[in-house]
Amino acid sequence: MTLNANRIREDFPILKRKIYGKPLVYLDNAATTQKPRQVIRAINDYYENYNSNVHRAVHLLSQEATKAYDDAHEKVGNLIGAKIEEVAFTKNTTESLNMVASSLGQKLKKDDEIILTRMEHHSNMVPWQQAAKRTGAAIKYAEIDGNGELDMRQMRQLIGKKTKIIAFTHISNVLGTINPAKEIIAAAKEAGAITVVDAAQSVPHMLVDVKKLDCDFLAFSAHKMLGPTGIGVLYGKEEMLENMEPMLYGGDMISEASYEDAKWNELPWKFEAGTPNVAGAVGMAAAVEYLQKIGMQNIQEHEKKLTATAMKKLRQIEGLTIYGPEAPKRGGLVAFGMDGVHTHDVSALLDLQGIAVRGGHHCAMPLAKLLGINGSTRASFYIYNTPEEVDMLADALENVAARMRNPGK
Ligand code: C6P
Repeated sequence: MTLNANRIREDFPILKRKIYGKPLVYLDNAATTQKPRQVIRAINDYYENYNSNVHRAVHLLSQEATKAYDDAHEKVGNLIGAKIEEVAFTKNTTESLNMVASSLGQKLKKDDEIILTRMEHHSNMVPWQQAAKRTGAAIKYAEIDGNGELDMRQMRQLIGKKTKIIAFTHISNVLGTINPAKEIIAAAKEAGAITVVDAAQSVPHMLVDVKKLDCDFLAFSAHKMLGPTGIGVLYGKEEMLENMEPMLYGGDMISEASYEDAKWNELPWKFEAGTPNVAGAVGMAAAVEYLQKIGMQNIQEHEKKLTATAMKKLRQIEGLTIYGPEAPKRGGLVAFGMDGVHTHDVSALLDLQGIAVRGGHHCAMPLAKLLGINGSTRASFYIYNTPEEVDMLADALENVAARMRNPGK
């Protein structure tokens, strides 16, 4: 079955918007995706009909809200092949990764090693830097080759007895590279290291099965997969989460408390202190249902086609450099530079045509420096994007490039 982007677009009210009088071409999906009516309605329905706190009162509203909240964990678990105990809701990918880094960080010792890659988002780099600073552990980086792919040979050489944690992005938000997660995780297992997967750019776009990957932790955000902002996921293997210290303490995360001490609640509630984002959970569950109806494999196929077309067309534009690997090894995004034009100018000129892309370092500043650039312009695709929109992007970029070549005209 192929995905019908034109039919899908009908579900997204925002896609009818005009930008400076032009139809919106939304190509900033790696930053955040738009929301279908089904998600917006689910959130409205919660607030209009069964808004209540969860896991606390016995009244009917609370029972309904609790059921919806717990069911959301099950639905999200089902998406990635995890049990409800293994799915903790957080604020976003960033919070999930901070939770793991600060908890695992407490167990690190001087000279232990954490392996990251050179293509990490700040969210999967800065928390580890801080954990390393606190403990005296060292960070080692897996290098990237000329195609923007991980140098697996060098990465294997880094992995050794001192390696305690390997944290890596599944798909780079700049290069688009799909990293060989299974291979990295298998190598980590051999060395007895814990694996943490930043799946912010993979779970929304492809079938990710945590059991098949055999990762210890995995993090992603609802807002990048049609869900609302303010809610994300930390998956952890049950035994890992059992042994992990919570980052936040308070209501709902305890099973028993006295004036002196407390015992932790069962999983996953141990990691969900305080009144949670119930509306967010309801919205995320609706988003998961929506994506599963389309099918994650169909989504990946659709994006692959759009990306291949975009790469082909953009490559024909003089003065444009695309970063990252070829289409089969990349997810649904293309970041590029244009000779002599600042990325913010490219983005602003595209915006005037109604085309929303992102320019800048994409929260991966060290990677931009490594590539020797200030930043890049990025077009990122999702289920509602069409080949016609890719054509519009290519035409608009050709115009920008032509104007830059002949500024007087
Ligand atoms: N990248 C982008 O435009 P949050 O903000 O916590 O939902 O996600 C953080 C994050 C972590 N890892 C990767 C690989 C990501 O791409 C992101 C978010 C957005 O590329 C916003 S900076």
